[in-house]
Amino acid sequence: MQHYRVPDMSCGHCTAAIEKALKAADPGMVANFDLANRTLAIETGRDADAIATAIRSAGYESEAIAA
Ligand SMILES: [Cu+2]
Repeated sequence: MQHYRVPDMSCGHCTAAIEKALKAADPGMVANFDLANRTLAIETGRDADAIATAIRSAGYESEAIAA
């Protein structure tokens, strides 16, 4: 499980856009969004760089955080 903070993730539109971009990068990934804390947890085989790139492609900056 990888954890990321996405400071500008503020509503369901944001999470939907991010999830779509992540699924494009890794169709098998499972993402759990925590909107209140602006974090997400991802079960994926892709590395952190690939995940950050996917999140950025949706228009959001992210940083990997410890669980
Ligand atoms: Cu939003």
